[in-house]
Formats: sequence, C-alpha cells, structure tokens
Amino acid sequence: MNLTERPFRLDVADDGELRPATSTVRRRLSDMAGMYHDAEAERSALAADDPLVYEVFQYDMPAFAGELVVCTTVLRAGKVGDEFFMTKGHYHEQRDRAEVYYGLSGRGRLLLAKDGECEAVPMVPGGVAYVPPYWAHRTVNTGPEPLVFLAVYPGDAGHDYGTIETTGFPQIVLERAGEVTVAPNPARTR
Ligand code: PAN
Ligand code: ZN
Repeated sequence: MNLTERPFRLDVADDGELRPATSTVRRRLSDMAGMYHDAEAERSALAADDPLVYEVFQYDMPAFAGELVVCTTVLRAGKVGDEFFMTKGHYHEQRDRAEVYYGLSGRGRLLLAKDGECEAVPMVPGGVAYVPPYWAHRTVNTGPEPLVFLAVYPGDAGHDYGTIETTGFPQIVLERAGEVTVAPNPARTR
C-alpha cells in the first residue's frame, strides 16, 4: 500500500455516519459477551433482542505511522442491568500510538486504563479528549441520546482487543439512584 498522495475531505452526517466510509463495524451485545458485570441482565438482553450497541464508520488508511485514520463512532443509549452501553475497549497493538477523540453529540465518559490506574474523562459535544500512548480506552454512553464522536489515530496503530477481553477495565460506569456512577469493577455478578 502506498502513502496517500492527494488531499480529500470527508463529511459527518447528522446521524454521525462518516461519508464516505471504507469500512463499517456494527457491534451487538452478542459481539461483546461477558463484558458487562451483570451476567443475568446480559443473558436476558441477549434472549430478548441482542441489541445493536454501536457502529464505527471508518476511512481506512495505509498502515504507516505518518498516515491518520479518521472514524466516527455512534454508541447507542442503553444499559445492561445498571451498566451503561459501552464499546469493547482496546489497547493499540503498537502500544505507543496515541489518539484524539472529539465529541460531536450526546454525553458519556472515556475510560482510560494503564497499569491498574483508571481515569474517566467526560465526553461532551465540542470536547476533545486525548488518549496518550500506552493507555487502554473505552467509551460509555451515559445519556439518553446516541454518543457520537470522531477519532483520529495513526495508520499503523492496530487494535489489541484480547487483553481487555481477558482483564476488563479497573472501573465500570453505572446508574445508581439515578446518578451516573464510576465504580470499581467487581467480579462478574449473578
Ligand atoms: C475508536 C474505537 C471505536 C469502537 O475508533 O475503535 O470507538 O471501540 P472499540 O474499537 O473498542 O470496539 C478507536 O479508539 N480507535 O482506535
Ligand atoms: Zn483506539
């Protein structure tokens, strides 16, 4: 694959879809089985309708450090039990690759984790969140509308999902007594 030689533009539609996109990922609850803390709530949601949790619209780029991948994520509003809908979360395969998130609509948190440490950065329209090198990252929709954001990361970053599938995040984001609460991740319950 060669480096991109000509400038181009992309558009973000009102619903968050990136146009044009060269790849689209749609993840349902069944694509992230075992990631929510309430196993019983997960089983009943899967049995009911296996909801669509999020979509990623991406403009793929050559896998070089000097290129930048642009994509949008549309993360639906919803919960599994008391835990808000979230992305799978990942480290970059090349751990020292950073990323920028820009909030377009909706509200949520960006959870970042490294060496057992965890931070929850608010995601709001117009807010820029920086994912430093070496930090795992996952977004959580805490509001009633879709959380839509744009992300930009180096072309050769790659994605490591396996580590988070095995270890989880140190913190989870729940609704407790009507409040958005960031809590330590318990062992999977029920
Ligand atoms: C984002 C994420 C996107 C979906 O574009 O890939 O929000 O989350 P998962 O990849 O964890 O399923 C990004 O961080 N790219 O590197
Ligand atoms: Zn990333």
